[in-house]
Amino acid sequence: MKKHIVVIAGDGIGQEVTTVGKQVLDRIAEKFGHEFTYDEALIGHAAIEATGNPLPEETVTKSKQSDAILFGAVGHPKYDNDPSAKVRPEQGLLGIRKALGLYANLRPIKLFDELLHSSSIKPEFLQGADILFFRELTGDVYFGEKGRKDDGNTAYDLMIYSRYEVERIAVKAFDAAMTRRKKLCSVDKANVLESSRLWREVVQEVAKRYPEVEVEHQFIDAAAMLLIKDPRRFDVVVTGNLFGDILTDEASQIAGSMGMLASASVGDTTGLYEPIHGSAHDITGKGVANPLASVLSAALMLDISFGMKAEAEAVVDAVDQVLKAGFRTRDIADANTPKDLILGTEAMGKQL
Ligand code: GGG
Repeated sequence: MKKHIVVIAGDGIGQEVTTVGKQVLDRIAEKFGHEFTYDEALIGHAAIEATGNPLPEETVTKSKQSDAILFGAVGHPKYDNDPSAKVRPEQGLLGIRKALGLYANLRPIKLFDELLHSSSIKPEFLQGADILFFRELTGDVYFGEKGRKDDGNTAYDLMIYSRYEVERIAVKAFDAAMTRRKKLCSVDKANVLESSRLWREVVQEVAKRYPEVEVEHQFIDAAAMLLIKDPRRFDVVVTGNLFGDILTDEASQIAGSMGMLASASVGDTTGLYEPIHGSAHDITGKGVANPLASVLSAALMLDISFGMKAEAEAVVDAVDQVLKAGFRTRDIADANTPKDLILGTEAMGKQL
């Protein structure tokens, strides 16, 4: 099969980890007789530096014309310390999600057996944990009206959801639940927020079409607590943009590290595949970033965008084998990991 992939490495460790993700795609192409061609595009701080725009038009055009996007990360500390900056790297990522209609962000929380003891959560609460998050990606406070009033002394971000937006992400989540344990948890804050009351109403309506799926509703605060207390109670979780962003960072501790979590953003057009972690400037250029989230994102691409199930499994198996052999990047190493098995980004890539 021939597939054209746009690589948008972005900022910080984005470059280092997508290099490994791409290498793994190349090995799969060779092994399974496919032809993957690549193009590169700019986003985030790198794009601001080159063009003044965090999302150049060329990046959107190339992305729309591709079969899939392998994405790295966006961000730069200089903007974190300058709240008045009008142009920011994150606008590139939010912009491309919107421009491509990528409203559903799938974040599988997969705990590899070998990392059971790397997690900060006790192993007896973890074994067998397997959660698929659906984070809504093109609504909520991220895209609602925002601004300042009263001479800049009051700020607002409108939390806004339409029935249509909630319904389409709920359908995706219920469809996935039907292929898994038929358990779905919807997370909101319906005791306080009107947008959450609409969210819950729509999820309840969609649930009627899936009588086999056992549905529960949790408030975000309770869900955050239960995720650590009893992660195995969850199978599919569907939630809004902000709650999903926060909850999946928390859930990364179930998998051992942020460096292990892949994601797929899907919707109306080309799928975008990226680690859930950001640009991590504290470790940029040191060659120590964990590339496995990018590699596992490439596996999601093979599966979801290209329908290459065996190829995707081969990638996940390769990750499993490398971990079984004892190799670790430093984020998933512990006090018992022999020093010679703690690898940098490139060396970890070579083991796959
Ligand atoms: N690879 C994920 C990434 O770059 N995250 C940084 C970021 O700006 N995230 C915002 C978001 O995911 O909504």
